[in-house]
Amino acid sequence: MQIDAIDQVHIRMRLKHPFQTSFGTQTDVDKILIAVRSDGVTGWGESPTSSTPGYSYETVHTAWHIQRDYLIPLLLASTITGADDVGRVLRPVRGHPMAKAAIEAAVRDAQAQQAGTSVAAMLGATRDRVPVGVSVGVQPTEDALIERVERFLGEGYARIKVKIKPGWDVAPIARLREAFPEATFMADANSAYTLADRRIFTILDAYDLLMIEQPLAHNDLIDHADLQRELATPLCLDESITSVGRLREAVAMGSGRVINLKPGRVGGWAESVRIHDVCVDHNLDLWVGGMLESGVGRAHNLALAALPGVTLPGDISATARYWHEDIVDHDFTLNPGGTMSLPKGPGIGVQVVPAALERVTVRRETYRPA
Ligand code: OSB
Ligand code: MG
Repeated sequence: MQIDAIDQVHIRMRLKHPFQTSFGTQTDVDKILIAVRSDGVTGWGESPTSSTPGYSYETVHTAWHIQRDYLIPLLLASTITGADDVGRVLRPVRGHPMAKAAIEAAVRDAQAQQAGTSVAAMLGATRDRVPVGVSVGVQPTEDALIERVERFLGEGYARIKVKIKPGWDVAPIARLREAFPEATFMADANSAYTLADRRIFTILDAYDLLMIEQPLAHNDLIDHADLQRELATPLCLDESITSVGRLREAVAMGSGRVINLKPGRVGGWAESVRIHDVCVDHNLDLWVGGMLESGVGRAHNLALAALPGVTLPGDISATARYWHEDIVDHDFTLNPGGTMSLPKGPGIGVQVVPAALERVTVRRETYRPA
């Protein structure tokens, strides 16, 4: 593949509703879009960063720096046949998975467009629509939570994920379960607890949750294994699974039974497919998470979610759940039954709308081979 130019675009988009987790509240999201221009096509990828190092150590600023000063020069200086070579090319840089993932994604979109195929087909997808859920942030009151969940259930989401944190856990979950006895709920703690809080989880165990996501430290596997032995509810790992190697360690330890797969967290889609394959081999449930992406990241995530080993609804919600105005020409919506269809067409199946991108652009740079 001949790369003619790479564009790096810092975007800031205002969420319709502020999103509160155990590590903070986001009103605006800061992401980096990467465009790879090659032989007449432009492929797009997204680094699902934020402005602060709350979910991971990466921020929009670290990703900008690592891409500009290291990753983009490495890519422009090398010869690749396609997206599956990008991991090897970027390997001299340790860590910084979100910075790397956008570059691999953009190359993949360009490569698929040139081949006249979809990114989904290229990854091994076997479906044209996937079940999806929605993630509900910490709310100011229990009444507000009930109202919001009721709306999302009415829109048809296949499951509702509720963010929890110390002081906002057992009571809101009990209220929800009482209000909606049949609904599929799960909780996500974003690492807000320790084993000293065991009692909270043994209580939550009685509320028939589909899973409890990342209750303990962001880089822990061993305490999760300890807690999982005590609970009937499956534990799901998000932050702790940073690579296929970490997943194999989690399998060996019994740290959980479900994986939330976010390509940005594991350095890209090639590593994501390897993680998918290990989950299949070990009978782990798997779903594709989200990081409040724009339509570019959402399209890439949806393609991954169509792989056969993805067994549960993902955090891939409708455009209207996040944005007044997105930057792509496709409106992601729910089908009856709580599924979302993959956009049709080559690559990721969506196009960036230049005027909409312009409105959210903070800064932009273009790089060319020497
Ligand atoms: O832990 O899954 C998470 C958003 C930002 C950072 C971390 C998480 C989330 C979500 C939102 O839960 C999922 C979405 O994009 O809808
Ligand atoms: Mg999570």
